[in-house]
Amino acid sequence: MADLSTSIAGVKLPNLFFNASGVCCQHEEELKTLLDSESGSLITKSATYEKRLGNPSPRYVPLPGLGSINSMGLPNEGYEYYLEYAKKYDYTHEKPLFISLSGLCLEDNVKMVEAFVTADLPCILEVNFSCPNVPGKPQLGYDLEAMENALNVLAPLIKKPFGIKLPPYFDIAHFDAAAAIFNKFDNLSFVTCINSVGNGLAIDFETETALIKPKDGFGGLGGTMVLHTALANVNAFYRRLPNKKVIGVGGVTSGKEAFLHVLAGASAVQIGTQLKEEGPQMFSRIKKELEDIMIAKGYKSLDDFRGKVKTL
Ligand code: HRO
Repeated sequence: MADLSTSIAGVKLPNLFFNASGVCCQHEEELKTLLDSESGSLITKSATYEKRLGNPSPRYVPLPGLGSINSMGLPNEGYEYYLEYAKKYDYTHEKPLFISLSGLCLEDNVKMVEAFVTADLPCILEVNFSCPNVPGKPQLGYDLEAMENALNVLAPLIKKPFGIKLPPYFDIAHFDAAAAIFNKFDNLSFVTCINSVGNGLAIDFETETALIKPKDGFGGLGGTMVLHTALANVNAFYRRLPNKKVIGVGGVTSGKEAFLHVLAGASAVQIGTQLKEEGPQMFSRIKKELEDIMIAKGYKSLDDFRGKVKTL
């Protein structure tokens, strides 16, 4: 038997898999399908202070064999909806609840965090520093000074263990600089790598037209085409954040990519594009595939191979 259980922010997950924030998690009915699935946990759509309708459609398009492009523009019900959901959540359930927050400014993040802290719930906060799709709002994760400032304000407010969702970094100097900041915050317990690769452009060859409408066709890339960028980010932060955990996300379509994420250092694995395309029944397939790989390789638990990628 292979044991897929793990822990994040001091909380046990029955298995390492859950949705990437944004997929299947805007409304209660979608969250219910995750609860009813074999996922090990669930996370809500990134919340802003006010409800948002998001960008005009088409705003998500699958790119067969490659992944997807999206410019959803943070459609969500507003943080109070997710706070109410978190208040009603049955915490005796074996799946812990993650809540994603993505304020459009630091003040909004502060107000949302304060509301969750006041409610004193056992849910785990993942603060999104990396939405690439709100016109006029750069990704916080690419402004290291602003990100440190945000952490200086938010970490003491949150007090308990929390995580942040990061954009992909592409330079060793940026891995070093970002990790040096994260290591200053003891209750920053995990980083989730990676958000979509921001501002790609997909064009239809026949019609010579951008595939999505917002931002002249520019949107975040996800799925298979970002796997290797995701693995690099997971491993770079796994190496640099010895007292924190990494949640891997990007390019997981089967047990094989999930195995590679854990080998790179992931303690849990979120799935976006493949979940969107296949639906929550995917979790039972991918669990079985990872179990079969572990049994074939003689690994009994994730600890047996986490972070143990060999280098030449
Ligand atoms: O809603 C979005 O457009 C979106 C968000 Cl918030 C995010 O963090 N990542 C992404 O690819 N899309």
